[in-house]
Amino acid sequence: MKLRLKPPAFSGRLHDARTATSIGRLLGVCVLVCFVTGVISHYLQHPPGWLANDLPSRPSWGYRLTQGLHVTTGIAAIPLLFAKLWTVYPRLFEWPPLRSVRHALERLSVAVLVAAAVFELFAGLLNTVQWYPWPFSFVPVHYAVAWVFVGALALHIAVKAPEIQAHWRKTSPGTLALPDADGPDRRSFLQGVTAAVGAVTLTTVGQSFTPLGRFDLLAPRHPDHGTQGLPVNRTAAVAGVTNVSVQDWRLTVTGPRPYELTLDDLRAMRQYESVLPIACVEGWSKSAHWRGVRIRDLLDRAGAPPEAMLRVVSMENRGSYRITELAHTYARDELTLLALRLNREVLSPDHGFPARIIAPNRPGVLQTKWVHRLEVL
Ligand SMILES: Nc1nc2c(c(=O)[nH]1)N[C@H]1C(S)=C(S)[C@@H](COP(=O)(O)O)O[C@H]1N2
Ligand SMILES: [Mo]
Repeated sequence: MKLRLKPPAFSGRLHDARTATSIGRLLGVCVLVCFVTGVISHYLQHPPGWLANDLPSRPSWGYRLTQGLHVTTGIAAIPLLFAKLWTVYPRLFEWPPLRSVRHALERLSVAVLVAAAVFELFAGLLNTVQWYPWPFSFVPVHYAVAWVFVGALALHIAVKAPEIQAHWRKTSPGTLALPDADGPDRRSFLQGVTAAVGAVTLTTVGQSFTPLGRFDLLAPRHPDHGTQGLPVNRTAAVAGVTNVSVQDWRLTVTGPRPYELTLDDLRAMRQYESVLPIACVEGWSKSAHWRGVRIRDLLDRAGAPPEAMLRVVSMENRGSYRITELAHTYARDELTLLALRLNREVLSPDHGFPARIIAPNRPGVLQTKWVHRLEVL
């Protein structure tokens, strides 16, 4: 008996090029915004040497906006990706599967595109809930695969350009407009997808866009949770810096004129106030009221040159964010504080007691808590 493989038959408008174009361009916009904001985030967190001391410290809300957009568009892209894959999956059953070398390469590039897209969106989503079920470190891999993703996407758009162009508008100019050419099935599908995108966006965007905070049902962090009106990522207990003794604690500042200060010395210095957000790379952000000593006053006292970078060291013994570096642009910004108070209270242990860094336009991971040492570089 001869086995005959018959590819399934697909008909209707939901699997045609017009639907693929409609979903594809929404997905394309999300991916583009997500990519650009991701590259910005990468450069602010891991700047190449030539940029390291010149990162912009303004606008003060810059990173909050770009990282909020990064996570929001990444989440919105997930239902769009599902819809796009569903629209085009009949092509998996194309017969014959490979017609020519060119056709084989094109299919291979689509396979790379789909794999990279699925990886980026889902690994990113898992990162927002701090779940890392893989053996590699998230940031460098997420960054590298992002380039594979946009590269494969650019190739895909180039290959499909004629089709995209032909289906960009409802009726291409020159063709006769058929009444109701798009029919109800496509319209309902697109409306359903739009509703799904709207729903996931509305129930998560409140984690960074606080006016919509009350709709934030699905995001892993809620801006109103946590002590002193601010969420906490790594508690003092997890970081192992509980029971800080105020008697023993000293701030050590190294530089041309090194010195040490007690907490009372710091409190006796001129205090300044800044309203600045913590904007976590995982997407949540919240503005807060900070009070403390200006970093630039501490630098001047140490005789630091104006262009000097500053290394900030936490009391935490382990952890990747124990040591960070502040470009002179941040260190000299009048908003950058060694904060002692948060929202009109003394910093709680979880928020970095006795002292933490708060600087404008800076990823949350670099707003070092439990600071005890500043090194002028
Ligand atoms: N020493 C130290 N500082 C740290 C961290 C850390 O792990 N260790 N986490 C950072 C991260 S990821 C963020 S988002 C902010 C969160 O600040 P909060 O927990 O005080 O709200 O602190 C940052 N400061
Ligand atoms: Mo963070």
